[in-house]
Amino acid sequence: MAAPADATPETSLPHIVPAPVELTPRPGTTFTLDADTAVHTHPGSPEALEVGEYLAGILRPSTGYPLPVAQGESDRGVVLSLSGADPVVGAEGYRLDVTEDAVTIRATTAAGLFAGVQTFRQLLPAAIEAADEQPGPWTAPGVTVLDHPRYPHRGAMLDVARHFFPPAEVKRFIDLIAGYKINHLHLHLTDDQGWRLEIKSRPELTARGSLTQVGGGEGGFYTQEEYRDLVAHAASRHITVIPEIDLPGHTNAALVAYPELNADGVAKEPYTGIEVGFSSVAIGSDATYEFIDDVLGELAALTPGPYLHIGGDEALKTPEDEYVAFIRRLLPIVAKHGKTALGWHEYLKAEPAPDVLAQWWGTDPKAPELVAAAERGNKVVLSPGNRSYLDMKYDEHFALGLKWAGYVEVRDAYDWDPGAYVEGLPADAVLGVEAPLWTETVERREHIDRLVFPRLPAIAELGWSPRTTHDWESFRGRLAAQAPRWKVQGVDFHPSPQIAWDEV
Ligand code: IFG
Repeated sequence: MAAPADATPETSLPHIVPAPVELTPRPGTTFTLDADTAVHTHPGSPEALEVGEYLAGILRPSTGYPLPVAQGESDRGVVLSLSGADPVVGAEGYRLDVTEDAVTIRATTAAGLFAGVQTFRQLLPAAIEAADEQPGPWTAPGVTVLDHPRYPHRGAMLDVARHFFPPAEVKRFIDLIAGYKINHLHLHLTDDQGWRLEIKSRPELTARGSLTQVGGGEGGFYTQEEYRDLVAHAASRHITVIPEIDLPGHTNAALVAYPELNADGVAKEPYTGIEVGFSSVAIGSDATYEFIDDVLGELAALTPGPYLHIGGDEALKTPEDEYVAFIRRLLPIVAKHGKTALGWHEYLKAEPAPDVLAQWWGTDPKAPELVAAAERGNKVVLSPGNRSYLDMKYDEHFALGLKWAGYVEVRDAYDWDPGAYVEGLPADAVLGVEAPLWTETVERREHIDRLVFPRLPAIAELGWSPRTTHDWESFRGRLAAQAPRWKVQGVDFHPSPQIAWDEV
């Protein structure tokens, strides 16, 4: 794509989010997808073939082209190869070359090919995202891209407890975050208002604990088959699911289901409000840990990923010594089931072993307990409430969301450095970032879209792109170019006044 004579450098570059490590235009070069284009995937690799089929699944509906996918080498068409990539790309990076004759993505893993496909998508016209046939031409500007992520943990969280979202909605969420190279989906499965996952040894959790949600609606839950299917769908997008069973607080739904989990042995009433911190399982009762063992045992068997998130937040009714004792009895159960614990940062009070992870949701860059944990060897995932919480209002006029962490506009979500945000936290203690969407005020797809877009791409860029590419003016220009794609995809994004949406 030859840069127009009067264009300043950045306007002639393709608008990719997250920003790649290196992108070099090939002026005067254009690749055109046509009815004869085929997709060639690395011979002998079923995983590469799956990425090829995924890509064809995006391109076929909008172009109307057959786009056959077959294993084999080629110097024409779309080529997904697991050889020839510069080792610098690592486990998730890729090299992308677009020439007149071929679009070639080289990686060392299928995850890297998948990441390269997300970049290739953004080189094609927005109409490529359509579910029905559109007029072409289907051109991509000639480029060479060398790319790999800054952090291995790039997450988004969906709270399906406050408001329940059926599997199809979660799959759509997965598909959208995959477009921005997010590679972890944290599912907040349990809270005061609902228990959302079938546990066969504890049937009352869903029989009694899933019947409602915030506002009194009918709630719902995932059968184990549905959960396995969600995990498989995420895996096909190279996303690892991190399921959360929040303990000891945020447990009213479990307390409704099993009287013995209550300190007084009396089952609680269902709760449909949005207060927090009022519930706790009985800390000292053996029945509690037998319950946890049953739940985490089944959850671990359903979860191929390495992590179980055990929550730990806002146990406001639990004295600190009891809370620490609880965490210290809980963590061995996670390990017994072969998983690594992840928890909200409060559980660091128990000074857990260095292999467990903490998810920090503070708002003050002064977090001595986090720094102390890092010094003990714990790695952290950063989710600062005033930067990454997607349920925060954009501004005082925004109808949806909460505001306990303050207003979070796009620039607030973008303009911070995970590697230097928490004072005194060593950069190498940061495993990555995660953007939580809590759903107290989120009832349906449009609500998800308006809170998640356009701020999730900001967090995704912080997780993927090198610090050297960090630039608000560049980002806001590239973000504006996402809007035509969201419109085609039916994403009801919030048109933040901070972005020049019409200057695309
Ligand atoms: N804090 C609670 C969430 C949710 C959130 C809403 C954490 C770890 C406020 N805990 O964030 O359950 O209510 O913004």
